[in-house]
Formats: sequence, structure tokens, C-alpha cells
Amino acid sequence: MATKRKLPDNPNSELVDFLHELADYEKNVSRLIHKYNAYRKAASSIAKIDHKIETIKDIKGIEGIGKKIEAKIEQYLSTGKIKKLETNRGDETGAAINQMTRIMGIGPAHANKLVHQEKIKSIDELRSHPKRDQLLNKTQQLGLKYLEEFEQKILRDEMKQMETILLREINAIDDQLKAEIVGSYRRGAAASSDIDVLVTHPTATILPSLLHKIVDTLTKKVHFITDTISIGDSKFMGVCQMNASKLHRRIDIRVFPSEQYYCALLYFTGNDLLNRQMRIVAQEQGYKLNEYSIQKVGSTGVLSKPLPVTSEKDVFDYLQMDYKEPNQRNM
Ligand code: 8DG
Ligand code: CA
Ligand code: CA
Repeated sequence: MATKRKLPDNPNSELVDFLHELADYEKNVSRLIHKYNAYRKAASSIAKIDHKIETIKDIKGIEGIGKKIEAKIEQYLSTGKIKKLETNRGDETGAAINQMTRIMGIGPAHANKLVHQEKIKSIDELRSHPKRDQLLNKTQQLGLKYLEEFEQKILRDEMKQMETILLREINAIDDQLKAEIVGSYRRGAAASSDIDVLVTHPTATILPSLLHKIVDTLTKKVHFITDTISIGDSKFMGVCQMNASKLHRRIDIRVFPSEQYYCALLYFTGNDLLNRQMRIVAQEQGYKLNEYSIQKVGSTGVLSKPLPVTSEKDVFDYLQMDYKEPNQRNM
């Protein structure tokens, strides 16, 4: 999951940024995922508040903020800073580990290794390291190469222009191909961190070759894709660029057979919190939901065949949830 967020118009963006910084430290340095999740949840709740938080009373009763985090927020409101954050920032190896995890494909474990075993203390040191290409796999090498570009959000206008190119080229390959840009863009976001494309075709057996054809066309014909991170039969991960004057962007293309398409559409539109919530509702109601299908779980735990799904709404209906339009899915 991308960890770059910019909330330019949020009245509490500074506090939200602090909470994200605390979250990242827990994930990357302390490696306490439950704490990371707790900070993220609190940040997401606060980001939804549309007025400036002045005192701790302003957040009383808001969901997703536990006692300990509440105390940190109180500290921030009364002193303008959070002590733990100051301590974290003073921790040099901790800061170095955080830096390394900015690179695509480098998780906390690898970052720790680079800092502790290889004694690399900054991105610059990694860039000029004599063993750089042995220390990083291909994904990480591309991540390092495009680090600063990948951290820039893609404004909706550029997303739209890229959508136009993508749909035009994909539809020209086979008129039965259907493609959509999903992720935060489909939820209406003003800016996205990458491009997520879903593709389907009524003939499932030709999907792998179609994916290769799509990638080939986008690479060689229109020079839209600049690098391939990985490509399999159902998923492409790579780098693209609108034109030479624009930044390099991360792009994912996934293909699904038509009977799986709407579960995939729902899942890859997200957001991730809604997915988690729907998965739990499904469990409670005796279903198993994932990006491929929804199945009934029998009393002995045996799964039914995938239930028929011909729209996203079908999934909401099975779960007896009110349908949410994509722009209502920002949990
Ligand atoms: P962004 O790229 O603008 O930051 O937001 P996004 O489009 O919502 O996030 P994404 O990381 O590109 O993921 C696209 C959707 O995939 C997301 O909205 C929900 C779904 N998804 C999850 N969990 C995960 C996960 O662990 N990794 C990825 N890549 N996608 C996930 O629900
Ligand atoms: Ca995305
Ligand atoms: Ca993505």
C-alpha cells in the first residue's frame, strides 16, 4: 500500500501528518503492525473532520481513536509537538530505516538489513553504493531510480489523460475487451498515487495473451509503458509516462475472466478499509468474499461454487448492505 498522502485542504493536516509519521515508525522501525494500524485508523478519522481541532474535546466520541493515541493528540494540541515523534526523529538508524522503506519493494526487514548490516544511512549513500545492484532486486532498483517521481501524486487531470490513452489502445486490440481505471481514481480522488487498470474479456482462455498484447502495444506502439517490473498471466506491474514532459508513474494492469470481474472491480476500487469491512460482514453472514468471488460457507466449512455476480451491487445485495457508489467508498 502506498504510504504517501497529501491532504492540502485539510484543516488538521499537520496533526494527520504527525499520526502518519508515528504510524510509519511503528511499521518500519518498531515493526509493530497493530500500532501502525491504530495510528492509521486515528489519522483517517481525523482527516474526515472538516473543522480545525482546537482542544481534545473536539475529538471526544470520534471512532477509531484509543486512549493512548488520544493522549498523544492532547500532547500535540497543548505543546504543538509529540514527544515520541521528537525521540523517533532523533533516532538516526530509525530515520535511515524509514528512508529505505520509501523505495518500492523495500519493506521493513530489508530496510533493517541495509541499515544494520550494510551500514547504509541514506538514500544518497544507497545510490552511490558500489554494491548497489547486488543489494537490490529489479523492482527495488526501479524503485530507487524513480523514487522522487513515484512520490508525487498524479492529479486527476493527468489521470484522465492517461485513461483516454489506455482505453483507446486497449479497445483497439479487441473490441470485446473491457477496461476500467479503478483504485482511488474511480472513487473520485482529486489525486492518486498510481494507476490501477482492470481488464476483462468474455473468452477467459485468451486473457493471458491479451495482457501481453496490451503491454506490448503500450510499450512499443505508444511508448506509454517505460519499464516492466513484473508480468505474469493475470497481472502486470510497471512504470508509465504520459509524455516526456510528465513524471514516471506506477501502473498495475490486472485481467480477470468475466465471472470474476465485478468482485475484482469492487476489490480494486477499494478502499482497503471498505474491503476489510465487507470481508468481515461476509464472514459474519456465512460468506467468503475476496477479489475473485463470493462463496457461501456451509455448516461444515465447505465452500459453495462462486455465486453469480453480474454487478458490484450483487455483492452488496448478498451481504444485505446498502449499495455505495464508488465516490462513497472512502472509508
Ligand atoms: P492510491 O493509489 O491513490 O494511494 O489509493 P488506492 O488506489 O486506493 O490504493 P492502491 O494501493 O493502488 O490499491 C488499490 C485498491 O486495491 C485499494 O483501493 C483496495 C485494494 N487493496 C486492498 N488491500 C490491498 C493491498 O494490500 N495492496 C494493494 N495493492 N491493494 C489493496 O484492499
Ligand atoms: Ca491506486
Ligand atoms: Ca495500485
